[in-house]
Amino acid sequence: MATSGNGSAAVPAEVDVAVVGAGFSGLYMLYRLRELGFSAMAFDEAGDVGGTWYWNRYPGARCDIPTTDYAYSFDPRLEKDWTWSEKYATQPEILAYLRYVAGCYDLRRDIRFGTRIAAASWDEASRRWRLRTNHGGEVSCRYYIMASGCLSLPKTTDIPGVDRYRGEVYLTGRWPHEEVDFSGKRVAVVGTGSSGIQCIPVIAREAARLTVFQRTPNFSVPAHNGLPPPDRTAQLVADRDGYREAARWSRGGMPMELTDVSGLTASEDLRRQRFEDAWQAGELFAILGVFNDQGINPVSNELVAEMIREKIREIVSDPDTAEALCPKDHPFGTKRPCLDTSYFETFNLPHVRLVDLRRTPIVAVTDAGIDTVEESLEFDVIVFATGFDAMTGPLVSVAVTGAGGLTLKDKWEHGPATYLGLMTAGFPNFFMITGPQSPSVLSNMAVSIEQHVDWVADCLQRLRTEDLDRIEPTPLAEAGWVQHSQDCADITLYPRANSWYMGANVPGKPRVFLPYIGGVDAYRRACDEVAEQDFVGFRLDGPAASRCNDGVIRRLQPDVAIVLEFMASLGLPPMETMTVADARAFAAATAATLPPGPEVGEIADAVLPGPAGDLEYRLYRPPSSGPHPLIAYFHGGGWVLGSQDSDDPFCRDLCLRTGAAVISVNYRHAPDDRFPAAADDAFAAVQWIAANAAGLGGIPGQLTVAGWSAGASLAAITCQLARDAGGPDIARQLLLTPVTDCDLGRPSYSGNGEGFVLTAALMRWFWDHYADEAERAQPMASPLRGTLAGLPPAVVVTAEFDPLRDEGEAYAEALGAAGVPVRHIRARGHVHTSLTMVDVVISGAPVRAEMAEALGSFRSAPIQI
Ligand code: NA7
Repeated sequence: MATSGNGSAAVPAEVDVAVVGAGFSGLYMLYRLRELGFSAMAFDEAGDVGGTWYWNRYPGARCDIPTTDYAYSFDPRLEKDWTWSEKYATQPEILAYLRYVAGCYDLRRDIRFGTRIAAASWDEASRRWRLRTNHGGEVSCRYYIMASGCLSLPKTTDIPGVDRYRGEVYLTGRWPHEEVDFSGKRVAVVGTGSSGIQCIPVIAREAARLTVFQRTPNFSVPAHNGLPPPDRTAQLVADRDGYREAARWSRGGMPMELTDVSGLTASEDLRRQRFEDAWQAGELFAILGVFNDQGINPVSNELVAEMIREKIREIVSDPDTAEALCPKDHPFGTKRPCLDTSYFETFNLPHVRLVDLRRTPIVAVTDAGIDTVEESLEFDVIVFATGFDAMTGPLVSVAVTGAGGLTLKDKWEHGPATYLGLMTAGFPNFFMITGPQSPSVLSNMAVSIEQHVDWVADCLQRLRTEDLDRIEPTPLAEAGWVQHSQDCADITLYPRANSWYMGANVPGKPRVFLPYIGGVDAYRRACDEVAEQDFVGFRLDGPAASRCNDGVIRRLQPDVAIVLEFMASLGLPPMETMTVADARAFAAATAATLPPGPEVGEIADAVLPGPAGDLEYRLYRPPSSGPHPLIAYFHGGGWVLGSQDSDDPFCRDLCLRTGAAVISVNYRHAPDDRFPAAADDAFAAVQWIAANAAGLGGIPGQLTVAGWSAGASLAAITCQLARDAGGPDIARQLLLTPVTDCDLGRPSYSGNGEGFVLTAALMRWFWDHYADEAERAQPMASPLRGTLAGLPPAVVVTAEFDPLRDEGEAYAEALGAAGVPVRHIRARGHVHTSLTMVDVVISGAPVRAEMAEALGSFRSAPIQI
């Protein structure tokens, strides 16, 4: 092998694979590559292996995932020969472990230490990467893998005057190898993230005076460190393989039972008990999982947050200090919570003081200490625990130039775009281990690293077997993954915090959620499916052949997918195989288990006269004083099921979002009363509501007719009947995933006919119960076949994975063609039923908000009749 020198050890001129980093991921990557017979070389700026554990040597540095779980699982021998001494091992012990691993497999011989890869550029002609080291050496490689860690590039200290300071300065993320002596010294610590919270109690033991500069108080729970947790150790001893496999398929990378207790519905006793158990467990995933909805529901989250604040107030003696230490500006968990050993207790020591930078910001570092707006403080030592340019920082710190000359930094100017967090379009053969948009920092890193390394190693092996030498994600696949990753974050509270997860800690960094929050289990499934489906979303090239199975691996909204999985797990018989009575009972029982929806101003049940007897209705009034615009609403249920109860949460939501009084009218159902009974009832109800608008608290002339599914069909038909009859005046129509036509042959019927709750078979069952074949084509059953000119402005909502999607789209299009003002909202990733699942399918809320806004936008539109 030809080599070019680099100062210390020889650097080969050519390898199959170059790996950047010799921490947890780089070491395992090197091991796998070697095992597969690839020539590989790793590079690390550090003087030895360890990655983050090489640099972060500050006092008190420990992992915050139990070390039983924060370890490699790929070789049983390693597991047998290494025993952790504590629940959360110290940095020296973890570093010793990584050194031991490197020694076990003689990995150091293929690692060049003290060597940073400064630049990397793709050469399309040779289909190779050319890397340049900080020593000026060059390496050519087929595959280039960044195993450079997520928290490895310390943030540049952004406080003025740092260079002027004449005392000792330390950065937690670049701690010196020599012992730092704090005894008798006046010490300042700036920053109260995990690093600050870990080092503050330890430094306080030695320092003469310790001043902590806190910008944002952080949630922290006691680690209760000690011996490795006996329950986890016992499980490992009993069934090591089973335990590790459970970790691989868990939500966070550690076996953990997920709770079904909601903070909203749990009793006060249960809430307290679950919180206390988590507080005593001293595990991050325990405190993050007190309630199943604390990550998505602000009320549930606040319950946990307040119980932590109560603990802080109990621990810290001085009430002002306690209050300043209580986090209040972000929901719990949305910034990385910390595990501590006596952190809050430290503020009870007479020589420790907290400076609240929210009240008295730092002006500058001076030659002798730190000036705040209120005082000048002198220090012998300043410790900056100010964090990292997380996740993307280490990747773009190398000048990476892809195919076509685009740099990674430029490509990611507005935020990272990756496919599975593994690769990025335009940068062939460039892999990232735990890259952005993978679970990484939200998971047990050891598990996520092994999963990524294994995926990449298996991929390279397959490419070699199939005589391929170039792999690159397609723009479509990448855009789909970025969207999915964003969708996952959007249903949580995480985007509300100014966290490093959001890139918000680095001035000028784009504010986007960086990791994948859908779970280690869901993520692993997606990666496996991509590989199983012939690398869907990747373009593969070789000397002899090229291929591309383009596509998007996850298109459903993440919460819709969870609902579908849950329903599938129940193994229920299809509704169309039930009797009508059973189907009705089942639908009503299901509706009763759902959250009630938001509080409105007032709810009243009453009846109105219908053509064949009284029709029940429920009136929802907004909290504001009336009169209000009115919405006559017809529930869904295929003309067979449903009532004013079934759509109650949706009507409450509609009432609040639109500020209108909603009148949800029940109507006669099939098969007892077949076509056109339901349509007759709907029209009669709207006539009555219009005639009684003032008495109902409505604004005359401000009547919207609305409905969902079959109810939306009734709404559409009512608008046509009202136009033909010369009244009543209808100002707007809102059609949510409407039935508009009896033709069941449209593509959405075949594409979405199974597996998305409303099936093609069920829809046939509904039609059969409702109308004879001969009647179905009449506009009073299929409004798409009616005359559409002169109808009220319409908001039409269609769902991507709905068998009814295409007929809804056709109606919106036909309305537009007939000159009717239309707002067509396409609910991406939704199914027929998901938009009405208030407080269950969180991703439906923005669609309902858009729907309400669209209705409002027609408010000034002229009335059509
Ligand atoms: P973090 O969690 O980013 O914490 C950094 C802390 O430093 C945080 O409290 C910051 O306050 C504070 N900070 C940053 N810049 C400043 C300036 N200019 N002035 C005052 N205070 C500042 O980093 P860590 O190293 O503690 O932990 C990183 C991860 O490593 C951790 O989550 C674990 O996963 C392991 P802010 O919150 O930005 O107001």
